[in-house]
Amino acid sequence: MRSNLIQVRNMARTLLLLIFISTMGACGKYPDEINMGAHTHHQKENSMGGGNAVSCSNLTEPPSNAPVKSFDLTAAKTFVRLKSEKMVKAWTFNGTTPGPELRVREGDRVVVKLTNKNIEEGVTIHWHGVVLPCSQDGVPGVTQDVVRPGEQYTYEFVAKHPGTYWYHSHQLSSEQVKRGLIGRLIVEPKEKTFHYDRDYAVILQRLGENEYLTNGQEGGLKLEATPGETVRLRLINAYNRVQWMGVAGASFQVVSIDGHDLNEPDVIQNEWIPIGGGQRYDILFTMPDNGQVRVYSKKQKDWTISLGKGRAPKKLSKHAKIFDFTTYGTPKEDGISPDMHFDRTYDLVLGPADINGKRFHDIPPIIVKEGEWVKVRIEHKLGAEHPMHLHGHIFKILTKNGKPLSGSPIYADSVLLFQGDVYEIAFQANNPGLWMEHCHNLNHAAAGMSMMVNYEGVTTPFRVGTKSGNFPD
Ligand SMILES: [Cu+2]
Repeated sequence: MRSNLIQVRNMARTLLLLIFISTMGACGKYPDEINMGAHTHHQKENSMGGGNAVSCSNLTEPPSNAPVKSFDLTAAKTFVRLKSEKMVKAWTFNGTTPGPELRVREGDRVVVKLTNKNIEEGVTIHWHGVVLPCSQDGVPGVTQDVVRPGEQYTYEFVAKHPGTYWYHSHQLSSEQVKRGLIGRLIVEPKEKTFHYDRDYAVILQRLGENEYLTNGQEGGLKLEATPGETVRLRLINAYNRVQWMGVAGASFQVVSIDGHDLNEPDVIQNEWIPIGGGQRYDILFTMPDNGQVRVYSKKQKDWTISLGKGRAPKKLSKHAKIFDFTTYGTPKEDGISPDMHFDRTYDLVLGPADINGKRFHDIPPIIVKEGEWVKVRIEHKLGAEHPMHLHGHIFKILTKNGKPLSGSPIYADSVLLFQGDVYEIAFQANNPGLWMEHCHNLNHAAAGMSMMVNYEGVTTPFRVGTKSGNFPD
């Protein structure tokens, strides 16, 4: 009797697992061919009839006299040696994960030649958070075909907005990011908004299932800093889940979110900063006269960054305050407010891994026209946190749970929603193209939590699906 019951239970489990795999499996969910640039029938009549359609491929960076910064990145399957001498399988750019830190200056023309050495599934590079022309966005099946082994693709864009960004493959991204195809991209400002003596960028990463790395190293990271120096520490969360980061040993300012400086940020202390998947937070602090500053994750010991020498500071209480950007810093008029006129408004309701009850290509795109102002209300009804990320644009966060932000304006490329949260965001449709809007918990994206923001009249010659092998999430 008992063994029968166990058998039935095991069978049920296997069946559930099979259903899970068939609905969530990376390739299983894709039809042969999907045109992500296709509009709904209604919009098709409006926009395609005019004959002034433009292909995403033709939306490139116009020539200019901007100084050129060139890089070569080669994606390959390899092994990396960790500090403990342990050899770990990884997919790397130029032999390391993260790949090389790319540092450029605001206004530079960035030219990156990507070579795929031996990754059979193909790779691309998406420049996370960077506003660039459609053809350079690195989304396979939308802005380009995937780059197969032995092939190359050259990206070219002007880095218009200074700040902290990162790059990663957007082909089967939940898998490829986890295997290591990531790196830092820092655009240094022509003129600093804040003074600092040291400028570090640190990427938090989970490699495979077990390695928690800070700039590619296990066991945390030690950085040099001497008493009295001011440090800008750029934190990049390349992992799927939110990281609660504490700062111990100094008071600090959050000077930038997703690469965009805040207005007159307050000096604070003893607060946990929630950094969602894909998000960047830059913090600024002055080294104390003696002892270290430690920046660390509440949950993951290996994501500890120690600066300076001497005694370790006392850690934050688990119950310390949570940093709240909605009331932080100083307001600054920019003409963008919840009650201004919007040409389009959209509602997105998020479930555990769906948007408006639908998944991926079944989710109707947000349709915009160049020049329009767009308001999107996003409500998270059920499930784990969702860092919702928009390609190609900088949006402003208008309200949280119905209340307008009262501190510094917050401009971002992602907004982190916990269950129950409602945000309104606004952006101007000022970058014609076909742009993804998706959860940056890439497991959620792979399960279908991805949609498009499509400009009327923009088309793509590329296709997502098993026929082309382009799998953008
Ligand atoms: Cu999500």
